[in-house]
Amino acid sequence: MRSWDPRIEEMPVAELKKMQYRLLKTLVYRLYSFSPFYHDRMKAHKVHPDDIKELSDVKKLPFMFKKDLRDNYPDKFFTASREELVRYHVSSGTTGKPTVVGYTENDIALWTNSLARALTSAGLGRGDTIQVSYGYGLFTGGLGLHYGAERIGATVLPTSVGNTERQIELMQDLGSTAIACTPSYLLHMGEVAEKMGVSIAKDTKMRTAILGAEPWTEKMRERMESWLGIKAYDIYGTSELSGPMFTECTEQKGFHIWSDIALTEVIDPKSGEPVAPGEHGELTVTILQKEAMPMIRYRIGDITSMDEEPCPCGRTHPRVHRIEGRVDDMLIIRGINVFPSQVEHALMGVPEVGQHFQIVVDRKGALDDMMVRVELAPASFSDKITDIMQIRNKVEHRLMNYLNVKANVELVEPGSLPRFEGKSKKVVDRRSL
Ligand code: DLL
Repeated sequence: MRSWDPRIEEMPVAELKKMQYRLLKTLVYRLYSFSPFYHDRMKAHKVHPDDIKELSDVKKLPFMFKKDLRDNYPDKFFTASREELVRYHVSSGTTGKPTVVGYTENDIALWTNSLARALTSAGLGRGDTIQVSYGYGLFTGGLGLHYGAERIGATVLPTSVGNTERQIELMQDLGSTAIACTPSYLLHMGEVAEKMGVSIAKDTKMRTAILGAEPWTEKMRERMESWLGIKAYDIYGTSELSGPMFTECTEQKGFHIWSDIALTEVIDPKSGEPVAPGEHGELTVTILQKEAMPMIRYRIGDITSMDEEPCPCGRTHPRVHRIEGRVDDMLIIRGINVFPSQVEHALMGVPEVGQHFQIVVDRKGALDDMMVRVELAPASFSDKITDIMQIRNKVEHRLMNYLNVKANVELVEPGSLPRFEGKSKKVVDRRSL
């Protein structure tokens, strides 16, 4: 194991918790004293900073929601003055106003440091050429990874998204050893490369992919690793917390959440109470050290579970497991909860289908109707109707087993579903139209 900052990353858990408590206490006092929003919230909730006597007292503090950010658009939330800000990022939501995040110089340093630890834990460092194919600009992916990669002494190839053929040429010519992008974009890139006669596994030096910004599954990891000859690591973050911040270590068993930066809770989204360790719930984060926009008990809306068991890598910080989906991503089909990631998991276990799929939900009469359109793998594409029927039955069976609800399957030609350069859109829900 190689840590970027061993003093913090390998600190005994009891010390880490003490540090978190100190940071939490300072944060709560600061926000109570200087932020009208938090002051009023805490008063309304009848909690005073003096009530925080130990780390678990975080439970006494009120939750925060995305709506709070929208209602305070663009910057009523900031706890640093305009002169102290060195950057804005803006994340577009599907409804309402976007979220604006401001950063002081220290906030950028903290974010960069978080990524330096994360990228090092995924085995990257000096000598690597990291192709950053996340969007640069208002989205946090491009600049976030860029700063993190430079910090560890790697060479950055800042390609951003798009212009895929040129990206593949540069990947070969400059010998990129790692790529950071959405899983959907890497899939697209792999296909474009094959059309150009380039095998990423054989004709490039690419060995590591840092994939995130949208949900993906273990089965998809298996497929991408064997197809592209890479190790694929999940990376997580949201703009409200800074951007991408946490990556899996080489154990590939969840993201280490740096405890000096974030205090995480997993709660039952309905009751707001903590779930038992290892159970699934909504990730809620208190970001402990940010100057311009700290957050207390922010309900991110992502569904996951947490693991405080020691990691074989030696890092002592807790791990959050792969995001299963968002609270608002969940489809309810005939009363059954269905996450797009379950569909992906089921499909990727069928070798005859490709990587691209789309879920179309409709209402037929009074009933929900779910159709899964999935591309055939090129090797299974055939005009023999009996072969196709057989594959369709197999896929329908598997989906039924995993989802407990019937899905009709339409097998489509390889390459016929939409491709995405940024975050993909896998669900078309026509029920509300
Ligand atoms: O997506 C930040 C990011 C950039 C993360 C690059 C990773 C890599 P937002 O646009 O604010 O920020 O979207 C945040 O995306 O709440 C999750 O729902 C989803 N998300 C991000 N990473 C993952 C992941 C960036 N690894 C929202 N798995 C989050 C599943 C993810 N969902």
